[in-house]
Amino acid sequence: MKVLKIASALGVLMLSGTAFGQACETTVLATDAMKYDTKHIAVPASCKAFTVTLKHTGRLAKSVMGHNWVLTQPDQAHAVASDGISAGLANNYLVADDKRVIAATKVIGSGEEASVTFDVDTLKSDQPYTFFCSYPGHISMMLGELEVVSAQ
Ligand SMILES: [Cu+2]
Repeated sequence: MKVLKIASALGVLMLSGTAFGQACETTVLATDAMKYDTKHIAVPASCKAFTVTLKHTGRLAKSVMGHNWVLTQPDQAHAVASDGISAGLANNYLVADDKRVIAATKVIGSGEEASVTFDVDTLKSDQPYTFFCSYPGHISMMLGELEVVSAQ
């Protein structure tokens, strides 16, 4: 009886260890200095879906220092951002149903947060993707890489 209890306790430990090893989400902070707190996001290939939560840690409103988090192919990021300018804040500075956008949060301001979840198996693991803010002018400073990585 005692042996059985120990065995099942070990089993629970091993299961939770596996779960803890795969963080299928991350939080990105964005500031009044027009910056994200990271330039690189690693997505475990074992995740089915991955969630990015963007938090605006600054004091400025979204009308003057709004931020979002947009994911595209590297060579499409700047075009998506510049095409999005005319879409305006009401459309989160993105053209409606832009097929080049893999994932995007809405534009947020001071103290707000927004999340987006996307499928991992539709992403390729042999190339980086680009994430950026599509608020006008922000892509010059708010730009980073997202990669799907296999567990070691
Ligand atoms: Cu921004």
